[in-house]
Order: sequence, then C-alpha cells, then structure tokens
Amino acid sequence: MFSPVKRIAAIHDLSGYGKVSLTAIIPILSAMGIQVCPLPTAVLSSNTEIAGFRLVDLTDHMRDFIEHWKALKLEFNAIYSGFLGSHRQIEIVEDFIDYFRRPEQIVIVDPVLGDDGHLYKSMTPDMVSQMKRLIARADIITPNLTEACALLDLEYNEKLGEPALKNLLKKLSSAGPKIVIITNVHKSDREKQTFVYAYNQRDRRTWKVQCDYIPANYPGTGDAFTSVLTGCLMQGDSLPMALDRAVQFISTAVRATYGHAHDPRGGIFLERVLPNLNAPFRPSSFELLEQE
Ligand code: PXL
Repeated sequence: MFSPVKRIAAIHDLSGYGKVSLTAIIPILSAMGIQVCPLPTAVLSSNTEIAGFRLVDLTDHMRDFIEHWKALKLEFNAIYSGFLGSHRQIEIVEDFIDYFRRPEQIVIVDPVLGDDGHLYKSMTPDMVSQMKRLIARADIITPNLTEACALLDLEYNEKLGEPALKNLLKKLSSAGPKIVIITNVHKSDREKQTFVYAYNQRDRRTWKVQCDYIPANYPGTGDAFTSVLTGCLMQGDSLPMALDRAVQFISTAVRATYGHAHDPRGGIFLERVLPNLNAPFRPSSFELLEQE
C-alpha cells in the first residue's frame, strides 16, 4: 500500500554546505507535498567543489539501512538516485530498485558522471559501465550532454545538431528508460540561452525547452532541476509541463543568486525561491519538436 502522502526514496549524499544533493532535494520535494525518505550515501562537510571538504562514506551501512526499510515494508511512489561515489554504491542502488520496484512507480536516475565535456575525477571507466547498467532499470534519466555522450561511448561534441540530439535521445531510451532528458545543450554565452531536450518513448514525442543562460556555475542546479521535474511528474504534470516548470524554477533561482556577491561554489540561494514551487504557473517555452 502506498502512503496517503506520496513518498520518494532519495539515494544521495548529504553535504553540510553548498546546496547539492539532499540539501536541495529534501526542501524542494517537501515544498511540493512529497515525503522524502533519504538513504544517505555519504556525509560531507560541504560539496566537493569547496577545498578541504570532509567526507564520511556510508557505503558499508547502506544495505543494513535498507534491511530496516524492508522490515518496515515501506513502499515508494518514486525512487531517485544521483551522484554515486563507487561501483559498490551503484550495485546497492540496482538491488534497491529490484526489490522496491512497484507498478505505477517512477524510477529516476540522474547519471552523474561529469559536465562540460569532462568526467568528474572520481568517475572511472568501470563506473561509467556500471552506470550504463543502472540506467537500464530507470524509467527516467536526466544526463547532461557530457553524460549522454559518455553513456553511449561517444566523444563529447557541444555543437551537435538537432537530428544528432534526437538520435542520442532515442539511443539512450532504447537502453531502457522510457523518458530521456538531456540538459545543458548548446550553452552559449553569446546567444544567452541553453536547452533541454526530452524524448518520451511511450508517445514517441520529442520536446525542447529553452532556458536563459547565465555564465555562472552553481553546484547542485542539476539536483534541483531533477527534483522539481520529479515533483511535478508525481503531482501529475505532463512531461513538457514538468520540464517547463523545472527550467523556469532553476532560471529564477540562478537569477536570485547571481546578483549577490556570493562565491558560486556555495550553490544557489534556494530558500529565496522555494515558495515559487507553489505559485500559479504559466508554461512559456516548451515546444514539440517531433511526433513520430
Ligand atoms: O550533484 C552535484 C553534487 C552532489 N554531491 C556532491 C557534490 C556535487 C557537486 O559538486 O559535490 C558531494
């Protein structure tokens, strides 16, 4: 039996400072009326962009925590994983999905591997292969362009045209996930815009959403994006509506932060914009690119 309040299992790290992972995911989904059950993968003093961070790895405790959840017979309307620190953690998430999978549930995997054409330092080729296995279990994946290329063993090319992007979406979707969302496409300072592309295998429609581009990199914006998107889908929004809401929310959050003299490594000022999640919404930028 699902809980009367929709519930999501969130398998991510907890970083004390610098709004990434659970410190972004919990407030966003809670504000959207969803109960978040965090399964922490690690506890950090801050995100890893900030020099001197301390980290306690929780891999050795995760299976035991999961045993308790099994004993409690917990059920989840959604399962959401993001940045994972080791191949063992990826295996734990795979087993988690296999055990807690239910019909009508959404499994979202954000295959965090890198950005701007580079894999993160901790991402070995072995982890990329395992991430390929994990995405096969997901209903929805949200790679950025760098991660999409890595998952398909393609060289990163930031100038991919629309036919090539549609091809990427479909290839990733044929690996398992019904919905593939590629973020951070065509970042351009000059044109002041960036795009999100999405393909839904169920209705064979491809969508494109335009976002403002602000030349600042805040860690955790990907986590905030996927959290809003997930919350919207759990509330019953269509895919394009959820994409549009998530993009507008992030855009506003970045603008609310950018004007301050603030070290971007500290992340966005999420608390300034959380109430927007419950404001009336006017979709503005989604576009149907293709209907097969
Ligand atoms: O997904 C972003 C993220 C998650 N977790 C940690 C991070 C970051 C980005 O910097 O450092 C610990």
